[in-house]
Amino acid sequence: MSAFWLLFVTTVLKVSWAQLDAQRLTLALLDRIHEPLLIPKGERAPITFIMPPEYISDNIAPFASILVNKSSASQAGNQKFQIERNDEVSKLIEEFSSLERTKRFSTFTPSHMNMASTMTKFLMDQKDIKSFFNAAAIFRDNVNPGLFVHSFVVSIYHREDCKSIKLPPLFEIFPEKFIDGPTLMEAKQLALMLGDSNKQTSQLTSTVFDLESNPTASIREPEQKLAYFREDIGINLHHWNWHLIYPFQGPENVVNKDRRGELFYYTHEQILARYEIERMCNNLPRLVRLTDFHAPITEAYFPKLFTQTASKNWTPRPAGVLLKDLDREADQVVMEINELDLWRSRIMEAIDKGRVQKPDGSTLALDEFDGIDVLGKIVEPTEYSINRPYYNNLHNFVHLAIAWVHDPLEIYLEGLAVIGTVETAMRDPVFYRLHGMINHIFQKYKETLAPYAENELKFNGIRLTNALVSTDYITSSNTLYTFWQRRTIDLSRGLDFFPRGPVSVKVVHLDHRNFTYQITAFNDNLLAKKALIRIFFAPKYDASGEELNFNKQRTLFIELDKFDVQLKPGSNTITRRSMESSVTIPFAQSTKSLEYNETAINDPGRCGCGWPHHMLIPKGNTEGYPGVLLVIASNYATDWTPTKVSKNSGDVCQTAASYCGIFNQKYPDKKPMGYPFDRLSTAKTLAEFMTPNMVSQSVKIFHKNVVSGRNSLDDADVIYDESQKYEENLTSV
Ligand code: CUO
Repeated sequence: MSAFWLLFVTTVLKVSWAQLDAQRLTLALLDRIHEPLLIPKGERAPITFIMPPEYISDNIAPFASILVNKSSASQAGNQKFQIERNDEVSKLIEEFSSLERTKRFSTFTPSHMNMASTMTKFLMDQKDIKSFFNAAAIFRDNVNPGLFVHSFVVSIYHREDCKSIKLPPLFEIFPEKFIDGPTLMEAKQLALMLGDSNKQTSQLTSTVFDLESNPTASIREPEQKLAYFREDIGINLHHWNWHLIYPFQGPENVVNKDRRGELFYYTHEQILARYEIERMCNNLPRLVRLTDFHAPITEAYFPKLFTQTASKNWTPRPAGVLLKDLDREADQVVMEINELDLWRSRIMEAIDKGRVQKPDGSTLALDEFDGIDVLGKIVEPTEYSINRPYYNNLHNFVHLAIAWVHDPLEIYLEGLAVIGTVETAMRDPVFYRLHGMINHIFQKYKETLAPYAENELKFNGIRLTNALVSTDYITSSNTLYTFWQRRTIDLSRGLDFFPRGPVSVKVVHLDHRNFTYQITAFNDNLLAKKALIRIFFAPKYDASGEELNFNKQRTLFIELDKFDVQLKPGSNTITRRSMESSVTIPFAQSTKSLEYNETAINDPGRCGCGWPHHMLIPKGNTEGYPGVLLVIASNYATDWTPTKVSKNSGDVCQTAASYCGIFNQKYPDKKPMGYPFDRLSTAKTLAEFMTPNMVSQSVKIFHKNVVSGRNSLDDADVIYDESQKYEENLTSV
């Protein structure tokens, strides 16, 4: 150890690990992820990690003393934590070195996922929180940042002793995956220009850039009409979070969760249904799913994203490219496009036969209870799937084949396109065609199941007679309203290597006015009954204006809410606010609010996984997009597994259960996901399908092409000025 380090380490303020605030450490480790931990992390009370010299990269080692001195001078009073050397971690770092720090990490790439699985298992196995953070800190500075963030976040989500930790919004860690390159560049330039003077005013002002002005394509590209959906930060975060909670590989209790295969089907099916409805609202033709892996991919996508560490643009894809066989040595991926056909035909054969092939030659029936789950785990797949060698890796390799179409043989040393990572894939129009192909497989299986019998749909003694929707400040019933919302998000934690200052970016996203459901229910029983209420929305008409046939319409129902309610004998009025939706989560709280506001940390609101609340309602159109709400009551006693929440569990981070399940517990809804619309029906119309415990209501969604503004980073969700009652004059349904 050099004289400098000896002197430095002995003068460090020793703080026992037992006293560490795990929340602050988590935020610090995810702060400015490309900067070494020698530079203090965090704003409110910066933390410096004292790293044993062997874990400091050769590039930085010669400047370590300068960095530490500079940090000490500028961050007086910051806390310092000594990282202990760990031989096992050192060995793993060596093992992970084949994935360079500048490369794009992708869970779809088996060699990357093997590393992530090993690191996650290692972090999960750390016996106490001290060892966990010690190992995490070393990994952070010594392995690929994407690999680290995946493994660290998955471990935080799943370790018992991390249950109370709130993660920062993940777009703050890698803003380059969510915000276009030119905007980020402008932000960095200003941060550099303002330097320390920016810091002095940090509590007062914020330097803001506007994202509106950098579209990914011109309006001559029809798909650009849906950029607000595909490139929405909340939607992409939802998808990333979902795959962090349900990784393909890792410790068994992390991967092999209750009904994960079925949830893979349902979550992505709902994304597709929402996307289809948005297409219809924008007068775009219906989605054409991928069918032929040898046909040109008609969609182009030019993402305009820039990778900071690699100093590279995310590779664009022109229209009309053909998928080619992959042989990429560094990524250890060799695959022929013909294999995709083979794996898909084996899966389709299993569906036709109603049985999947097991490795020992026997077969397993795809029954109506578990069949979709077995199939979901085969299609995705996971390391716990049945007969992985035979059914192989269809979904992940279609992602990769498209993601490397520009450089299938690694001749040009180019990395993945956006479709190749879960945090960016939903930006690309081809994502929906890919998942259209995957969803078709699941729908083929669902078509083999008998339609629900009447007694599987009814709820004896319960009748729903009316459903009404009232939007705040609007007198006409059954009308919903969407508009554009401007939101300011903090970039300061993601502008690594630039002066830390209050640099923000303004983004514009779809939003809607809050509304209330009012449902009338009759309980004809003598005793009170607890009911599970599910609320769905679907379009009424197809593109040609014809009323949708029920079997087409049922695949377009999107879940808006699910909750329980006690029904007393006789008449009941059920009132439910849109903000209470159990499928959505609010826009992520900024790290700033987690750092500066203790109540934000202890807020028991949902976080992490869930559909973004601002996208709950499809955009609609200016004339009023016609749709239908369907409300169904079913028996709570038979349909629901109550969540076990202990008061002192410290579990402050609940997810939206419908799309994300509940951590370490059974999926609460015992019905098949998507019930009652997941199976073919003999009914021709929705009215014919309905039983007395269901009620429908025609609604119209009006879109107002105006932008409403937010003034601060964490404004509440109620935005519109009450005086803006412009919709009053619109015609009701
Ligand atoms: Cu979520 Cu293809 O599964 O991206």
